[in-house]
Amino acid sequence: MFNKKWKHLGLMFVIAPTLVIAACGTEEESSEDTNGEVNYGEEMGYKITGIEPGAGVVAASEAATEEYENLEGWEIVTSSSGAMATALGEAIDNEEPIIVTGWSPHWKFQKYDLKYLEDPKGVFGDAETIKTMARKGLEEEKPEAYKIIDQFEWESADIESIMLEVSDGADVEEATAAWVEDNADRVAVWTDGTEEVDGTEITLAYVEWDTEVASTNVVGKVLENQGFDVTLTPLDNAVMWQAVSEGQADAMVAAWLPGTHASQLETYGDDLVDLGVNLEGAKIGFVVPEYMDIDSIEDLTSAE
Ligand code: PBE
Repeated sequence: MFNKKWKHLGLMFVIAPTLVIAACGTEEESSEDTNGEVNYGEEMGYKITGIEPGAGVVAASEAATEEYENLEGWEIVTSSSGAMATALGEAIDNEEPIIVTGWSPHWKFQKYDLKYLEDPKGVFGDAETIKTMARKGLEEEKPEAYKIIDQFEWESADIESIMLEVSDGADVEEATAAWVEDNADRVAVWTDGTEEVDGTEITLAYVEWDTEVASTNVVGKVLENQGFDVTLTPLDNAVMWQAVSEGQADAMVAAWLPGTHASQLETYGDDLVDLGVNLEGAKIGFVVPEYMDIDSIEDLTSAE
């Protein structure tokens, strides 16, 4: 199994090599507003630490800055999910305020004490699910792969255990291979009713978010163990949807719905086969360290 860059599509995924500076704060003392409370907005330069520009959570966060009057003048600074995680870790090390565009399942909730800011306007939607999408024709052309991908489903605790290991430095292929080996009974449900193949090629598209790196590698490993010649192709979010809809990739397990990827579903959904939910109880929103003395998006103050 190997990762290869996408050759057929002009748009490439972009991983920003630079770290976001949004979280660095200033050297100044904590600023206080008229009530004597800490003005986090001023301390953070009215910046929220985002991830890739094509992510649904970034689009929802930008919508939030429009919907909430108190977020007037705030900015979502995009970068990559890796840079976001680094900025979050550094802020926590220094007990500085930070707001990130967060999502669950994610290892950050295992590693740090964090909370979602309440979203009384419901801009980030309710609970999300992660769904599997295949290209049209896959069922007829590669029925064994289709069936395995269709039968794949797991839980937040499963994916977070892999994500945590990888975030602690484990090799993702090793961590996923070990999970597959240790969870043979679960995997047997996914491969139930299928027969091994002899080198049939299969391509899974994904985005290099920690969630999708773990899930796509697990499904890839299971397919490989069944005799498939597996290619995992990292792409930008919209390009991932496009690639499966146009048949350049066979499937993806990274469709966040009903909210996060609603616009991608609208654009590409008619040309895809929806194989249903592979993980329940996902969520997106603004995430902050527990030590921050706010609970709701409405507790933030505008930049004016
Ligand atoms: N995420 C993780 C994605 C979906 C998976 C929340 C970063 C997004 O925002 O599009």
